[in-house]
Amino acid sequence: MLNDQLVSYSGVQPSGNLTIGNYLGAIKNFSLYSEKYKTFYCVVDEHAITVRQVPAELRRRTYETLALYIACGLDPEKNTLYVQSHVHEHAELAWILNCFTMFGELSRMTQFKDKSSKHSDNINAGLFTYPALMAADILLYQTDVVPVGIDQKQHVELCRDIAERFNQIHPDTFTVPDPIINKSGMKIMSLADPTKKMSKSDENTNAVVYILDDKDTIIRKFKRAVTDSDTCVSFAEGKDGINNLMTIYSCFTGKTMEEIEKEFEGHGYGDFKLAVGEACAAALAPVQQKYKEILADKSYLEAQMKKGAEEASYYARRTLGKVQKKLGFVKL
Ligand code: AQP
Repeated sequence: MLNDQLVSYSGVQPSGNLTIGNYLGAIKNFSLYSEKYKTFYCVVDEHAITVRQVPAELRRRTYETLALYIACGLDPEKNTLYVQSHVHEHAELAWILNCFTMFGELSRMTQFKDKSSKHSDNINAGLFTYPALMAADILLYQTDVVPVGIDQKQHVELCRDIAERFNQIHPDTFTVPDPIINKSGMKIMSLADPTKKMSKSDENTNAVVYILDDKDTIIRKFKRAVTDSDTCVSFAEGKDGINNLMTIYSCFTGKTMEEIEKEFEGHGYGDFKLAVGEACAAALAPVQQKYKEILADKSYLEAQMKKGAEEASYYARRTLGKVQKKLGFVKL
């Protein structure tokens, strides 16, 4: 809590073009908290460099991610929108929290295992200690809730453990946050391999639907989505591809699985895939339109970055100062 107000915090890495997984699993839900909570939504560029980035692309995608936040309904007047590297307290608190995070805990993180097998030539210490930086992001703002996709739940749970450990030694330092996972713990899967999460860094661009894909591309990608040899649109074990498409359709239309099964009774997979593509394209069209307008105005985006960094720094400084005092650091 900050000044008696509940706090919501989350972030997205500018590590690639954002996907409908990022949209449905995270960003779309961020604005739900703007009224009741004090909200901080960050473009987490420091997390992105745990994997090698091309500097010019990272810079461009940082602007793009902020523009997408706004296009997805996050009003900069009601939400603090900022870039992680503009608030140096994140990196400072991360170092401190590293000293309260156990090697064994970090070794159990599934994202570390996945990413280190994907980037076996660059298993750097940052990739390993990523959850301590994520804990710093969250704890700096005395966060109550963290809206994330289910793939990030393990990291938020570790953040809770770190906060509790710190509080046990130095009482009343951090609010212990709760993860908020979107409805039914939904996770959007790759269209090429529906047992794998849809990820913005997937090299197979046909496996991923990007928020900014045009209608024809979206429909083409859904048409090629891997399904199974059955013909009936039903949500069932072993039908990973169809289950994923039904989840996506449900998210974009608000229909339940039963309603979808009924709607496509007697239809083949082809009709269903086309309907998923059309629903997705229709839902993304207004976001894309707004995004284009915002991105065209670089000075507006820079002004928002500056305003967001100033707001975030104020609170970050307060928490970091409290932590440093509790640890016994000398204040000049
Ligand atoms: N496929 C997904 N389904 C549901 N939610 C998802 N999220 C990501 N992919 C899915 C949620 O999006 C938020 C931001 O994610 P991130 O950028 O911090 O990193 P990530 O989880 O590692 O996402 P990616 O797309 O897989 O990025 P790369 O490829 O760079 O590793 C989080 O709340 C996440 O849960």
